[in-house]
Amino acid sequence: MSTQKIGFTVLVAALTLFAVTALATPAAAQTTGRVIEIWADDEGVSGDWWFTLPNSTEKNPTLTVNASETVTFRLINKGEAQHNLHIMGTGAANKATAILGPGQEANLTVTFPANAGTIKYQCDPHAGVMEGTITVQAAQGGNQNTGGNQNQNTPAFEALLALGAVAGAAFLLSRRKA
Ligand SMILES: [Cu+2]
Repeated sequence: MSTQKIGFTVLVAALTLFAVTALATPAAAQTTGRVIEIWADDEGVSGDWWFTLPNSTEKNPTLTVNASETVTFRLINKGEAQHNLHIMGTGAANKATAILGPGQEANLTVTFPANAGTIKYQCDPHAGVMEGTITVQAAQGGNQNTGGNQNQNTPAFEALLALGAVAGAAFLLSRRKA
């Protein structure tokens, strides 16, 4: 009787601990978001201005994100003029960094809408010249390969695996004591 109670208590405690750990850890990691570094650059204060990805020559590149994805843009001002990054979506997807001087950098975390579409980005001081497009693609695109290596295990599935392992161990432990 008391041995069963001890076994049951161990089981409940272990299940609770692992459920909290398994569910909390992936959720926290998901909110961190992907980091996209983007450079603001120019030919000087009165010259041409543009955005570029690190070590790329393509000016004002089209960026791709997933629907509902949270992305942190890391803007670095590599030029001589003042620049910022303004994501021109609506609601929570309309955000801008401060205007940065040469050599300065800033992070801008944006959660994109659940629907696929396009959103413009620009540098506010150089709007109309220094701007590009963000393609928001459907997160699960049927047979389409969206690129990148992604862990296909959902947090719920990983939690289930952990719970199963703990339940089995606790059961064996309680039987051994009895
Ligand atoms: Cu600019």
